[in-house]
Amino acid sequence: MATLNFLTGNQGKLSEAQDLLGPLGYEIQPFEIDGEIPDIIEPQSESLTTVALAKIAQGVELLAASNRLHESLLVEDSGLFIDSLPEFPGVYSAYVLKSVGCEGILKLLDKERGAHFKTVAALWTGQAVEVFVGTCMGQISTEIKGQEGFGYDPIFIPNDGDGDRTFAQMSADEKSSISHRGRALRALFEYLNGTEPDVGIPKTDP
Ligand code: ITT
Repeated sequence: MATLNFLTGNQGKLSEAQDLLGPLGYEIQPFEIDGEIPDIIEPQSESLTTVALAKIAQGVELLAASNRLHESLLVEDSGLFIDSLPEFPGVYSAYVLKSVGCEGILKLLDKERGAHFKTVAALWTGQAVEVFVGTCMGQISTEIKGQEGFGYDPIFIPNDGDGDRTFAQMSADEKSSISHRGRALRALFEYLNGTEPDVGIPKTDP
């Protein structure tokens, strides 16, 4: 099985990537240096892509510094974008979740509830950086619903579901089948599957 290092401090993202890519033959392991997840500085930017590329650049520097440049590295930046609050919370999604939470978002909204999630994943293949994007259109619910998932899942109703349940009311598999992250990671898988022999990702198991 091929191994991909995933640099993230978010356990929910890690589990989703493991659940999705594990059965497809990729072992997703947390990226650690000396047993610790390294701290990464996220630049102030209105673009998820800029943030994802800044994360991968720092991660690749860490690989180089520990003589592991031949290994793969995955990072991703995700955000929730609410139509009636342009670009918000967007790249500030983590900060807004910590400060006002899902309840705070619900208080800000009236009738217009359209929103989308977006993920920009950046992969260091051992030789180059590749970028994969996934989006998921939906609505912000009027109440917090469900126990599954993480982050904004209890208030996001994807349009591709039944139009009623939030991500937090779905199994991990159902969420991944329609989510922003699922789409970005399936694009990554298709890329690896087509080009895997050439991208330098070490095999841990023949
Ligand atoms: P990293 O270490 O990977 O950067 P993070 O939690 O800081 O993890 P992001 O900045 O990409 O990640 O995420 C922004 C926020 O959006 C964060 O609070 C997440 O919990 C939330 N989020 C991301 N993906 C989500 C998803 O699929 N469902 C619900 N919330 C999500």
